[in-house]
Amino acid sequence: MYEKQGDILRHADDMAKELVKFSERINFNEEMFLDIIQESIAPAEEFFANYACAIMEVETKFKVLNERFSLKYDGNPIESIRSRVKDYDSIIRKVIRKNIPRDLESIEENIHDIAGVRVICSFVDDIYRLANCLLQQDDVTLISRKDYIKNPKPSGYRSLHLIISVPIFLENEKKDVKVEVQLRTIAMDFWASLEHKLKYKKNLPPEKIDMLSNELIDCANVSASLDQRMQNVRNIILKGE
Ligand code: 0O2
Repeated sequence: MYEKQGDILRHADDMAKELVKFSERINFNEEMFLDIIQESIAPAEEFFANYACAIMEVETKFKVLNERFSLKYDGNPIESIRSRVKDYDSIIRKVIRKNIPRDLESIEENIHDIAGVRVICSFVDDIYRLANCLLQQDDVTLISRKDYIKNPKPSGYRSLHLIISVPIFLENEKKDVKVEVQLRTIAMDFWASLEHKLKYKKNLPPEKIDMLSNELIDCANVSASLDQRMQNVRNIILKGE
């Protein structure tokens, strides 16, 4: 059993060496060898390509909503959209942490954030409007919803998280693919990227980490109150029209 990431890499390395020895023994030519390699990586390539397609679908949905909202509410609700397919290393780390069986089917079933779309808005109200409109679409299935705006994490983290499933249309089949959507304001995003830096800062003394964590909780509260005040100003401006 290969319990750690290092073991998996050693296992892959051992397998590659065995494969080379085997190909030498039965006198494979280079072409045949490349065919075998191609055949074994094809399922993984397809796996990642499906998530990239699902991201395109979800991004398009948000771009369309952004256009429609701009007609109705004076201005575009979305400041930016950032998307990513989770990299291989992060998937492996999660597989080990959550003790998920190491095959593509189980990974697809149990890891819900392989495709991630982050939608950044100026105002909190727009986050909920966009989320509701997205979830009303009949090809979008909601798998789970976590509202870290109404219920912030102890760290101070705020965002609305949706795990959805959307169909992608391939050559001969339709496939439902999961996507994690994170909706947040510019201020929440600014905060999250700073806090993320602290999480990965391993060389700070513990008392400094504690001090900065408390400072960040305070910043998160100040920033949430600023979001709320700006929302109030905007509401008054809109009502006055
Ligand atoms: P990355 O690189 O952003 O993808 P799980 O996803 O299973 O580990 P859970 O409870 O299902 O855990 O997910 P959760 O906590 O609802 O959301 C996980 C993602 O939200 C994280 O992804 C971050 O993007 C973001 N997030 C959650 N909490 C925090 C936080 O306290 N600070 C910051 N900066 N971001 C947070 P990943 O996989 O950690 O990383």
